[in-house]
Amino acid sequence: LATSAATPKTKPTSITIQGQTYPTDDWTNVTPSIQNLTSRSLHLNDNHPIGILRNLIEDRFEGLGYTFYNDFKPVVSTYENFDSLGFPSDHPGRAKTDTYYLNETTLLRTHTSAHEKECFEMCPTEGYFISADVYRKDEIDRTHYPVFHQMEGGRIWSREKYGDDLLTKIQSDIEAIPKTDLIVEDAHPAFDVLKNPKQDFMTDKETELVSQHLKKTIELLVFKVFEEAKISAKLAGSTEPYLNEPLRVRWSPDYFPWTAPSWEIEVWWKGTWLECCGCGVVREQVLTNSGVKDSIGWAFGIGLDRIAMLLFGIPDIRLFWTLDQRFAEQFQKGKISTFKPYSKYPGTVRDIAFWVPSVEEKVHMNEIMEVVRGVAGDLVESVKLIDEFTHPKSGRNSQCYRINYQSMDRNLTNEEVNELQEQIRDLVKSEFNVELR
Ligand code: FA5
Ligand code: MG
Repeated sequence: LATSAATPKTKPTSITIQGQTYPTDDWTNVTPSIQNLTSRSLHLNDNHPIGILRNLIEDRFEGLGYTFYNDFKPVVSTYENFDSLGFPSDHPGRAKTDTYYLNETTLLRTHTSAHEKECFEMCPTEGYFISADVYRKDEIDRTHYPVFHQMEGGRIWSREKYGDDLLTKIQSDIEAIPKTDLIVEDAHPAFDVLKNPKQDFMTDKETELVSQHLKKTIELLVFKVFEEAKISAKLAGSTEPYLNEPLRVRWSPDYFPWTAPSWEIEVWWKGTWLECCGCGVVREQVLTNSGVKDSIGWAFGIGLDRIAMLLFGIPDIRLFWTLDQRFAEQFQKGKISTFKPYSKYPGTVRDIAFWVPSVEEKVHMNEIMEVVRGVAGDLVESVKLIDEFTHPKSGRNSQCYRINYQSMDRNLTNEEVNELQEQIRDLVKSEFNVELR
């Protein structure tokens, strides 16, 4: 993993987000454009695709013993996001190139699992759902945006409360989950001693039943969402054959530091397997850190944006963030409608190439993405590293990026694009001390 030598030249001494002020330090890397996005709360807008999808799922689980949390603030501690979940100290997700830090001990959550500890701690029901915006430094293209949305689910059973009836209770909770007509491929047993081990503090039978409850719950969620998508496609007049075929999903083993065993589920949708959701049986350490004694349970985290793009026919993830009325007016609470593009504005590309100053220094791709985002924001459709090589004699590294400028909402002029490109060149040169080519 390459680490960047970049230190922004002008860093404020403090940053204020949602009324809270945080002192900055060597870790600070949140930019003003990212700070602005923390106030949007798309998942709370009932007439926005992300909010519509959230409501659809919540409605399905209403009355099944869950509390819904939708307004946890995006700033959490490094402890909550990583340590409380058992992330090792050298986990790549902690890098400054991947995570937005306010300072060493405070960051913008990278996943809704950051709230598992407090939910297990305070939730009045046995289960909960959290929906929230999450932040990750990433590449720029049609399916990646530095902010996206996750829905997290969690559920626990207390051994103390149920005593000898624990297994009977979980079994009856499994039977209470509404049945689905999914075709489920699950080649793997509830746990696999070698590849996906269970935890010692749970018996085989407990692990088996908690896993079954988890899988049936996620299957219900996926079934609800994708059946709804089929119904609205049919209502809109589509006669494509997949609309009459049963929905297929498959389970594969996965790994997360805070669950064991762990899985991911994929859905077969229009000819490809779509990664939807990670999940598993909660590790003892998370429950202990939450002050929950002698309990067992599960957790999952599902990404909402890519699913919403499919359901609503949205071709570019930036559209979720546009303030253009022509986007907003197409969506209403409770309805999955198909997006009608209002116009396609032409794109225009510019390349930027440079030599990294010395053999020892590296420039991480995500840092270039961040500079482009800071200058041009949503006027950039994608940035691609199109060429990288190392000079055979000097050993110096050269990189070339292609930036595609294209607005979702209007035409860009050549002058405007040249101006943005010039600003990006200046910043890349001054921040990374590179030699532009
Ligand atoms: C997680 O974030 C875990 N917190 C999920 C979890 C929760 C596991 C609880 C176990 C227990 P992951 O990074 O794989 O895992 O992301 C989960 C989902 O978020 C993915 O399946 C995907 O649907 C979505 N997702 C991940 N990265 C992006 C991205 N850059 N853009 C849009 N969606 C994304
Ligand atoms: Mg994953």
